[in-house]
Amino acid sequence: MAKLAFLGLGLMGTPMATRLLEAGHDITVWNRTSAKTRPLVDQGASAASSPAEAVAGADAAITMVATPQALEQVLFDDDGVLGALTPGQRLIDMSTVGPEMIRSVATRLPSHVTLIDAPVRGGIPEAIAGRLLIYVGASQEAFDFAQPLLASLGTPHHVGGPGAGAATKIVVNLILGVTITALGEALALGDTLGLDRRTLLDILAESPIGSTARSKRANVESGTYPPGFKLRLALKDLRLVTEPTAQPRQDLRLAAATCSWLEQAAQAGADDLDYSAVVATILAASTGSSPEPS
Ligand code: NA7
Repeated sequence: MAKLAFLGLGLMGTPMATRLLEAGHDITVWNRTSAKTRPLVDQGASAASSPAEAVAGADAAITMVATPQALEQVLFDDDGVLGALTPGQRLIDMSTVGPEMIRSVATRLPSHVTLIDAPVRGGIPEAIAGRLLIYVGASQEAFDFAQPLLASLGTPHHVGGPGAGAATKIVVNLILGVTITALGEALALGDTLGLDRRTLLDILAESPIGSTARSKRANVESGTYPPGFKLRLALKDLRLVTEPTAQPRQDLRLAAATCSWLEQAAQAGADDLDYSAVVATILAASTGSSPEPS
């Protein structure tokens, strides 16, 4: 069993750290909001007061934070991970931060530290059940180290060298965003054409966007969007695809349209709701009404 530091106990990080603890690893946790470490400590983890303290003596440090900016702070601020890294340690970033951030981190780490990018696909139920899909960018040697650890969390796919995991993840989340906005536009068009919403949802459940129509149906029908994958994070991922710094620049029109819908939903107050709240924004825009998603 390994000695691990786990940094970032949000909606995803908490069940992931819990699974690693249950697998028998020796875990030290850190979170910006320290109260979130308590459930892990109650189950046997140690809590550190800074990222540097968490990482000291660990075989590997795992980061699972919201954004590239959050990762930047956890790694490189005073008391950040960087100050504590020693030869032979591995840094496994499981956040979705995009390949440019991974490249930037790699250039600033000491050469004796191995960086592995391993972002995940799946939500809270998959994290709890250990059924995440994990896209790993790493050398073969680093993958061989990480694979048994990551297997407690789901299915690791070795998709290429360093950065390939981060790149794969934003490709996958482009599809996630396009699919949810396609569902919103399909329902809006159906409303305009006078179609029955429930019948249309049955039909869409068997369409190419079927899995999204099925998994988000309860949210759409109830008009409530409790956070699973937060809309602010889905928007962050689309920006990783569309922003001018993204390389290489491409004419990704669906990505731009999706980003625009997500921005409108965020402006309507849906930042901390599930990303499927964008459906409510699209439906409201099509009728000219402006209900607040909840
Ligand atoms: P959550 O539930 O929004 O959790 C985000 C985590 O990131 C949480 O631990 C936050 O700490 C932490 N965070 C956010 N900003 C910072 C800064 N500036 N410094 C340190 N830590 C920070 O997200 P999920 O768990 O759903 O998702 C995590 C990642 O997986 C994300 O990249 C997704 O796109 C995929 P807090 O508790 O707020 O103090």
